[in-house]
Amino acid sequence: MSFDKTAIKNNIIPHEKEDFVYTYGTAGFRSNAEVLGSVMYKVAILASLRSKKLNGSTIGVMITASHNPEEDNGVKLVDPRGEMLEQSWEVYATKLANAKDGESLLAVVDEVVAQYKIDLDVPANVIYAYDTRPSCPHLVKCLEQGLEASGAKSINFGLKTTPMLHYLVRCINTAGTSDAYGEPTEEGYYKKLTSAFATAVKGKPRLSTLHVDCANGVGAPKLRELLKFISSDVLSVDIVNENTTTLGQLNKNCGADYVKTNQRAPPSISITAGDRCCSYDGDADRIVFYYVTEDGTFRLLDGDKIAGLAAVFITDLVHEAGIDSIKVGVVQTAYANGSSTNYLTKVLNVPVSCVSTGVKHLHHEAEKYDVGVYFEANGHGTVLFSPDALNTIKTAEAKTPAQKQAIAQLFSLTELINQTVGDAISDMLLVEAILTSRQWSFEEWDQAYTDLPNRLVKVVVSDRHIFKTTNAERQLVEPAGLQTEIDALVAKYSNGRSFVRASGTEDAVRVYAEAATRAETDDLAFKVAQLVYDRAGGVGARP
Ligand code: 16G
Ligand code: MG
Repeated sequence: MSFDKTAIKNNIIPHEKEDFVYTYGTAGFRSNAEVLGSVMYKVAILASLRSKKLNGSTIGVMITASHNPEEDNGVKLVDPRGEMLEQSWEVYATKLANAKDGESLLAVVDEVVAQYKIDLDVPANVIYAYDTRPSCPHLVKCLEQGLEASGAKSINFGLKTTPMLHYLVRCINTAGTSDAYGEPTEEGYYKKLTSAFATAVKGKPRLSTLHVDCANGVGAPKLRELLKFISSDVLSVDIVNENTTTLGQLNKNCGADYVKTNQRAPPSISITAGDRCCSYDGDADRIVFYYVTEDGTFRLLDGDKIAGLAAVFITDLVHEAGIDSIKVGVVQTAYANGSSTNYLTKVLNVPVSCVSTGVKHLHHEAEKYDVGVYFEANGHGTVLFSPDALNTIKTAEAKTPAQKQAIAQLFSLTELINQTVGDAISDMLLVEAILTSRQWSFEEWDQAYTDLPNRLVKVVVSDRHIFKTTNAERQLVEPAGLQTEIDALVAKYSNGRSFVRASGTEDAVRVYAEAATRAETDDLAFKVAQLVYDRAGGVGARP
């Protein structure tokens, strides 16, 4: 099988819409599924080139559109260690996708080959998987057409969550090395996570049932499968919203995005005080937890709360294990609630870095710490252990039974956590392991700090690209002068903070605000939104 330029040129799938412009953004290509067949073909070629560039390492392709509506779909590439595609390749992904005919496609291919000095004789290896969307079977065929033309050796892993595909890519590429990540099968994934969970909670009484809203997506059948590998004596789970066969149900009035955006439980869950609930998104790479208080108030335990819980638990364990040389750090984005940052830096005394929105930015920053905990407020995140930290944990010698237990528990966490990318199933088990270990209720977890009231407003403008930011998106550089106006407004509110950035996934500008009270927060958010609207030629109703 070879990289056959004639076949690549002749088998091209024509653009579905003449004027559609494709962009490889924060989460790969994402749009209405109808225009994506042509893109899948190009993505297959890109994956093959990327594999060749990396001496035949296996590259992953995931077909999903996460929390988007069911009629959308998307695709993203996974690099050999289970990370997101290296950023410098994103421009070529975009260029390839926009090539309209065979000739221009080959021109971009030649450009990539020259730019990265790719040897086309190196064999390419690609694996792929997809979520439950009805458009997936057709898009898979288009992808396969491209894989065939580019002569890649490929494996179809079928229906998977996004984090499972990341796991599989890393397992395949590390097989047989000292760094082997696990068995490259779905069963291997379940076994690794469930046995680590059993070790982490050993000797502790089980918590009450956790209600898991799977957004009617791929998380549902996969979680059900995982439960076969774990005794209900250690984990009790009730799966809600697992209808993956009725059209139109995916992410509809449920899932992590619904809960985070609306600050309420999905209508399909009747939640009462004492219930413990969580929601995945459509491809199960994101999770948020929630409960209601005795007086019926809804309380969200979002990514910031998960980061705080993981940071305090791991910091304590490292100390109990007698290996304080391992330093824990946390990575957040500007969307992290000010109270969470304050808690991490002032109460836990852990270093915190702030980076731009998008998993890849957090992931790379987290790699700089011995143990890097990263979470976006929206529930994307995981924990990374550096090779040195892993080695220290593996070789630590206990002087007391308490140290021995702490070391064993720390090691189990390194196995339990999906270190390739945020993973709703793995993050859920991590939170459950910590709460079981501490015998904490959601209320006790929630007590670490109280969120400042916050508000997110979307402003539709004629051109969102005029908004340019710096300082991890916390300040605007352009349009000139707008930041000064925002600063002047913010100064009028106690604990006020606000920032503006263009969305990477939608044609809109997002305004975030927080302040000491709900009334102040709303006032600040709407005033900043109005500034944005007026300066940028807002479209539609003024906020
Ligand atoms: C994508 C990102 C997510 C980010 C969101 C921001 C990944 C896998 N996903 O969904 O991390 O929070 O975009 O969306 O990186 P926005 O740019 O529209 O605000
Ligand atoms: Mg997702």
